[in-house]
Amino acid sequence: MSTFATPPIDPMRITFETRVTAPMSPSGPVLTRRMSDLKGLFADTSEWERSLAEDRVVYEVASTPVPEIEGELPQSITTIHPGTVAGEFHMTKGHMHTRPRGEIYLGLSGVGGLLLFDGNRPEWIPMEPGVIGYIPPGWAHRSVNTGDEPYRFLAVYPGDSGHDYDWVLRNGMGYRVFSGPAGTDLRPF
Ligand code: M6P
Ligand code: ZN
Repeated sequence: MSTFATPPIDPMRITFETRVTAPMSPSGPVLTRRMSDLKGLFADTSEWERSLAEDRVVYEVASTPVPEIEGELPQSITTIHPGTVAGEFHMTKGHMHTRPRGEIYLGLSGVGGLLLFDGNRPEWIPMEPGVIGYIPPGWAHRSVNTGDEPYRFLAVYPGDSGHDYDWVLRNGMGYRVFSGPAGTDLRPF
């Protein structure tokens, strides 16, 4: 695996599998997030603590070598494995950009949702292959796997966006996303 390329970087052709979990090519950093990385995020703290014995992988983020710096447009494919913590679906940590920058997500395989929160209003965009979720500047964003197979999406974002995770810990995301009798159950919190 290579890491982020040193700028200036050359134009490149990037390939990826739309249906199967596989690295991007050429590949950059790969981030693996386990249950222990998601402290303070799930509603049922006791169930989350019990899950630490196994400490399963919740999601992986595979990037290309395009660096996270001003002017560049890094891309990554996130794979969220299916599962819940006491009925609350597996999800990403979620973050607010540290600068006012937008981002697009493109659904590749599986089903899920894009949860957005501007501090007042939560929005939920159901995601599936072929759907683009648009994240405007100033909206925190989190992805959720609402199905029973891996949910994968491509993200493209300005290289100087930054990731503010504390914002989500302070403000929440407006909704929690549970598996309910009628499917996806969005609960305000
Ligand atoms: C997408 C992009 C990345 C982000 C990743 C996981 O691939 O938005 O920038 O890192 O999702 O989300 P998080 O950083 O919130 O764990
Ligand atoms: Zn982002």
